Amino acid sequence: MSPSKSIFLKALNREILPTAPIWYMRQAGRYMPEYRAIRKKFSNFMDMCKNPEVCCELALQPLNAYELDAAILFSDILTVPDALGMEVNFIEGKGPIFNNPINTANDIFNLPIFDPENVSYVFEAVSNIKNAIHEDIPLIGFTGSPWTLAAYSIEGQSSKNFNKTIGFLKEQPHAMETLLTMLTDACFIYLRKQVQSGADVVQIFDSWANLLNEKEIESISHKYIKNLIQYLKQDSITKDIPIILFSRDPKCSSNSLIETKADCLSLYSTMVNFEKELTYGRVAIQGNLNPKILLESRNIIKDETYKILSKYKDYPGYIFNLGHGITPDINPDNVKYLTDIVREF
Ligand code: 1CP
Repeated sequence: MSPSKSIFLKALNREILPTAPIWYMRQAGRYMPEYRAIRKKFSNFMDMCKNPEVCCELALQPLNAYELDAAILFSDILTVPDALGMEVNFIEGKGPIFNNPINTANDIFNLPIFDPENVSYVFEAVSNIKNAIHEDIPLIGFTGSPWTLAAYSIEGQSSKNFNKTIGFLKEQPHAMETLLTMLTDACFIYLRKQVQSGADVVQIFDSWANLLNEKEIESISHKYIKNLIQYLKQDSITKDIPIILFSRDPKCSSNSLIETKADCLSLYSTMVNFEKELTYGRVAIQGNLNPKILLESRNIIKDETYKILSKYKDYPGYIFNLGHGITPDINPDNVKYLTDIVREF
């Protein structure tokens, strides 16, 4: 890697750049015909994640289509609960289903210690992708946040409001702390191994931060994200690796996110009044076009994109991205158009 050449790494290092680096959350996925052609060979999405050659091919698809400034590991955040024995499968039309979700406090106390050997397929995918991409293109590794992984582990499936998880949080606060601590340790080992295998940057997805109120987000999510970031910053292997934090629609102040010590905050689409002045010089920013805008006309796409680019044009460390992942209904031609107009700005 020649770091001096990557505008993505420069932005993470809070440099002001003439053109914003670009990558997209969920840049590989069902909206791409190339992805669907491979996906149809697997009935269970997790089996695809466990195939490092296929993961490599999938990670390269969006780079080949749009010449993006960063690659992201093709995998999923649910590999970690799967490795803890919860047996995650994806059922067509239902999403992820856990065979052994957490139902009781005892289930937490009986969880095995996270063994990275159980996810060796992820580290193999990281090294395959790293070997396949151009040396100037950084590779992003990732994990779910401890809270987001805990929510799936207890709910055992996806949900709109995660009622079982919220009930468990109220009834079993101590067991919940144990689970969050175990997951924090697992995430640290998981990311450290991804870095050892070739990841240049890591992103933490706090995709269910929106379920927590302002007080809970501190004690249930940010406390553990802070610990995780501290472990990464203190470790000889991971200390210089930039960390991006994505928090979905969080009910907290900008300061609370900055205090996690993430190097870059990935802003959700609703975070339009995020206090730029407060974050200026303290943290890089990534985001935050609403992915739904990509379903609109090209004029609207351009107007909305240029509003965001104008806002951040002199910001030290700005990366163009969406406020959340690309959805399957988006036309790949619009992703190409978006990438072109960001570069033309
Ligand atoms: O049916 C299919 O083809 C599977 C769709 C799919 C894909 C392409 C899933 C199932 N996961 C992924 C890949 C994936 N997941 C990536 C790598 C691809 C890329 O970014 O290019 C990443 C980074 C993730 C991360 C992930 N998985 C998150 C965090 C990001 C976010 O969107 O907030 C979450 C919440 C998941 C869980 C998950 N995996 C898949 C689905 C459909 C879901 C969401 C389930 C739910 O609705 O709760």
